[in-house]
Amino acid sequence: MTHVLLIYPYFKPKNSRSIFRFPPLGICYVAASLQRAGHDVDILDCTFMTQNAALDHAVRTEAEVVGIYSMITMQEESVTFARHLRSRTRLLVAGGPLPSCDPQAFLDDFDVVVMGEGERTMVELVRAYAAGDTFTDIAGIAYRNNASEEGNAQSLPRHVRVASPRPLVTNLDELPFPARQLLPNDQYVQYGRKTFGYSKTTVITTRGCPFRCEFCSNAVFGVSYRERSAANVVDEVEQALSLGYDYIHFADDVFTFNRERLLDICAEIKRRGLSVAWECLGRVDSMSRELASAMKNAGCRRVFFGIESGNDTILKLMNKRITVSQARAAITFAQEAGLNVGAFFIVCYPGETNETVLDTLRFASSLPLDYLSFTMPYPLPNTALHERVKDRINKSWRPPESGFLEHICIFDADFSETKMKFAIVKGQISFLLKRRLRHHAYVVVRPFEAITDFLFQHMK
Ligand code: B12
Repeated sequence: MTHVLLIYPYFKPKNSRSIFRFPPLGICYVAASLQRAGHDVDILDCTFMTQNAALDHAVRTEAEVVGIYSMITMQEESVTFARHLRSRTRLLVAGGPLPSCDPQAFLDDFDVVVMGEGERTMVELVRAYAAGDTFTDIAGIAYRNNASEEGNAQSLPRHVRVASPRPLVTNLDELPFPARQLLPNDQYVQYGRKTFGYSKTTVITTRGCPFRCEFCSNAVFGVSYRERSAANVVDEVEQALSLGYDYIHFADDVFTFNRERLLDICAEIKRRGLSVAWECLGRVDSMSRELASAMKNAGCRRVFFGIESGNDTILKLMNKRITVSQARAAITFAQEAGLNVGAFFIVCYPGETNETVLDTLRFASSLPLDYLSFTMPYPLPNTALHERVKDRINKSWRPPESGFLEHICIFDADFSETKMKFAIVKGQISFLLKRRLRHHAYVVVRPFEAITDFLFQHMK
């Protein structure tokens, strides 16, 4: 039995009312598989901690193996942990969406990077470490080839080996449920209730996505689409409810893709009489009136759609495989069924003109939404969008959640960063005016749009 510590290095100021405080699902999956293999596992979820307290806690845990999650917004924090723990830890492992697509960025500070799904890879890695074996037969990792010989590879020469990719888990129902019991559930529940009136956790019911949007990072689940059975999903929902949560965020990329399966899940929630509210991300081309009302009847409160643009040519350029009219229809179905609807858009995407951006802003603010988000384009590593603009990248990523005014455009785009922010503010103001003033909105909105359209068109 090996003592393993898994760290989720996400920090927020104590008084922040962030909507991004989500229990981390990925490391809970890895933890559950390690526990099933007989290891002693702790999770250090930093969501409600200060960095100093978390670093001290990590040291005090004295785990032999430490695995640290990272995604694009957490690279600095995960590397800080790795450096702090380097001299005290036998094996330091990086995993998650960013190490999966950019392993090289972690190999200076970690012994091994796990790429893709982490459950089986981490179990094999810890077994090999404990047995003193080399890592040469383990799929899905990148490492310095001295790491498995010495445990601590710090002072030895660095030859990077990238193993063959880890085959994807074929039967998702066989995976143990994420080890949520290792999380600070009471803190999440209290925080959620106090801040939003409900306590939310995430469940993922499919892995992968059959679509290939140009901007999307699919390094973890690859080119795949796999489903769990309805009974297995609802068993996990019940387990989450037993920990005090009352609201599920289904974290699937395309939760509504297979209507039959979703209808099964809705029927199973109803059959068991569960009192649970939930939300999900939907594909506009898979929505129908029937599906929207079945979702509503089974407790769905809100559906989010990644629509991205209000212009069909730009949707094609993004390889989004939806149309503007499908988007409007899906939102209408959802809204008429009594669901709240949220939508995400990207503005000033490479290839856009002033007119296509204005199409998006007009379209977005004309929809009956209760939540609307605009972002500037982010070329994530290893995406097709990154490939298209890589020669123009001139800055490194900074967390975009600290208020959009602090967002930065990381490449030399056709639109200035100021112009992108102007578009975002303009779109949000139009949306809010239309929502607040309803029937009388045109009195204010028309002149507002005429002036801001003109300013936008003439900005650099
Ligand atoms: C839910 C979600 C969120 C939630 C919560 C995130 C969370 N705490 O889980 C919220 C809404 C907060 C969010 C926000 C953002 N997100 Co998000 N999010 C997701 C989503 C849809 C699901 C995450 C999830 O639960 N996955 C399921 C688990 C099982 O997968 P996993 O976490 O990858 O874990 C597996 C492996 O990575 C690995 N693993 C994970 N951890 C570890 C640790 C170790 C040690 C090891 C060995 C292995 C390992 O094993 C796990 C099991 O197989 C993913 C897309 C996706 N399909 O995963 C995007 C995704 C993670 N998000 C992404 C992005 C870009 C963002 C934002 C930056 C968006 C924005 N513009 O604002 C923000 C940043 C938030 C922040 N401040 O950090 C990108 C990250 C890309 C990248 N290369 O880093 C993704 C991949 C979407 C995409 N396809 O582009 N997100």
